[in-house]
Amino acid sequence: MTDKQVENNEVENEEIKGLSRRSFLGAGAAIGGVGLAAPVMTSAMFAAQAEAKTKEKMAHAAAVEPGELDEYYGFWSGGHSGEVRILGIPSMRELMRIPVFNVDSATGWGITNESKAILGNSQKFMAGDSHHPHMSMQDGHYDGKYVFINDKANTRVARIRCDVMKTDKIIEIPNVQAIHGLRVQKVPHTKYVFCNGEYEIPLPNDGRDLDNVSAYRSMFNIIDAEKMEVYAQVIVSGNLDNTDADYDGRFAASTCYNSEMGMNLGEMISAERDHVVVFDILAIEKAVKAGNFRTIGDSKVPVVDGTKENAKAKLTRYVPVPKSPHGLNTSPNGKYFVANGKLSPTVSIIDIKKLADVFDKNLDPRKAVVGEPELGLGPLHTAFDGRGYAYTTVFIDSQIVKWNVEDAVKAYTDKNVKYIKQKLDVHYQPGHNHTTMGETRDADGKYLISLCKFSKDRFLPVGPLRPENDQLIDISGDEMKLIHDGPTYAEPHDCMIVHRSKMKPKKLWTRDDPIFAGTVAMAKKDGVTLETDNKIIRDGNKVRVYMTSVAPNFGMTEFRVKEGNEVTVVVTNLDMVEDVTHGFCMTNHGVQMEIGPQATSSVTFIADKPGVQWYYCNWFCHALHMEMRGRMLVEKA
Ligand code: RUQ
Ligand code: CUA
Repeated sequence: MTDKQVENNEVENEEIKGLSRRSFLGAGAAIGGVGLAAPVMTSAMFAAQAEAKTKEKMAHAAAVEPGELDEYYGFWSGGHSGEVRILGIPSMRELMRIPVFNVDSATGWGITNESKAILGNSQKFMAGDSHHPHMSMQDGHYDGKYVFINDKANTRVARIRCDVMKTDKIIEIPNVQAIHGLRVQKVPHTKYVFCNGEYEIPLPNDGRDLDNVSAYRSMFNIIDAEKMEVYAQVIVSGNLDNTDADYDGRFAASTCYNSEMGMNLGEMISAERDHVVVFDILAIEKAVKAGNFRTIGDSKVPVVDGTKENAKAKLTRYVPVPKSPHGLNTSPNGKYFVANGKLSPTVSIIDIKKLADVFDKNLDPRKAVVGEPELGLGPLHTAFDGRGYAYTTVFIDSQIVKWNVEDAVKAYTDKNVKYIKQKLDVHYQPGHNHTTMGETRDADGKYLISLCKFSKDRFLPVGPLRPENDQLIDISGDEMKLIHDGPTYAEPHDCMIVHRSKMKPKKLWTRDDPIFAGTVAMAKKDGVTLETDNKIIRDGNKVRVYMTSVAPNFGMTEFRVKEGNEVTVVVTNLDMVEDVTHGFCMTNHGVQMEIGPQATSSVTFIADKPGVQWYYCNWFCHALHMEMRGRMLVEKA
């Protein structure tokens, strides 16, 4: 450092200290309640800015230099934007967006024929609400193959292929409403994806039992991960919120916040205790194989009865826990399920070994609870570092609480044992949190992400709608250290962080990729070789235009159709150079798409405007990218 820099830093530090001192009394207001709005910059806000400045300096310790690669891939849900985002960790740089339940103009997701084939019947939905992205595993380790994610808004589950980072399957789940919690089977491998139908509905929900609330049901769903079909559904008592699986391949567990089956807020939170439902996956498989199921309405999915009343079937057990529990997380050593209390300041530690006794030896389910540490107001989710510590978000206190799991178990019987290590302020109102590799056996305890629902004074104001704040916390040492503020758009509910050694994404498409196999088959029928031909096929009112692209040229710079023709444009990108993506946009037709190197993409539209219609490449590909265009000549009908 030069003398001048030292001097400046000292002045700056003095300023920060001064501001902090002056605004000490006001600071509580800015950090405190959700509802406190500040129309002008208060001294407290300046203080928070100054504090942010200090943190920014600390962030440089974890910054990734330009040109350097991150150590981890983070998969972020995009909440009600409907997408999934990939972030580099620890830089928090956004690397990619993967459209899933949304329509995306850059890639043409929801517009191209390939994406519509994947969206199937649900392409009519222009919206989605993605919450929980989780990666497939082998024996409790990430396998880098798939990421699964739920759509709460339209009761769907999607799969993303991690070799190309594109959605390759989307299914609608029958007989349930609003898929919420979603996790994968960890052991022996991700044969199944587990997800919860949150809202209770009549079965079937066809207009019967509208007022007969006692007939409403929620169901737990078991999806075959490879086929992407619902394997079975389990009727439960109460509703379902979040879920996770064990490391033995036998149990999954889900929280229930509305055991009351209330239909309004007051009713839903009246009971002091709700429960965690434990599912014996092996017993459920057995019941399905034995034919002990029914089907509902038009759906062919086997439905088994896991309600409290059917305890003798031993498909489920209900562990009473206080009050309206939310997150459900398995410790990476496979010993515990942790249910987060939400309306109770506690989390409930459930011993997974004892659950076997609950099923096999009729042990009282409540006896499986071996700890109930009190952490703070509004515990929502817990993450683990692989060194015996847990990190719980407490929403109302706006903190992350670091606590020792075994000490919390001891404290259940010995009140003198202290289990809380540290409470760290986060900004503000955290929901999910996640540690690096934390939901696998490989939890490595390097970083923790706190997904804060409010950002308030942490960033320049951008109008009434504010970004969320995804904060990066270094947990490698004894103390948690906040090292980065990451503004994000609505709303990363959840994320997961995978070491880069697990990932092998492709750099080019392979010509036999199943995502465009349907288009390849259509070309074959038309006698077209996609890699060489630039051809027009006229089929009554339908016109199929096949062309190649090599920067900076489309293989066809002009084609002629009649007004009212249904036109399908198929573009095959012959470029073999990494990162040379082309686009196809037909001006004034709402048509736009991406064609990655070695990929084929297609789009269908009506040529409803006579005249000259220019099409162009909209992914910058070459110095002559502006010139990469052509004309559709539409003759008047
Ligand atoms: S939930 S803030 Cu949709 Cu995962 Cu807990
Ligand atoms: Cu091709 Cu721009």
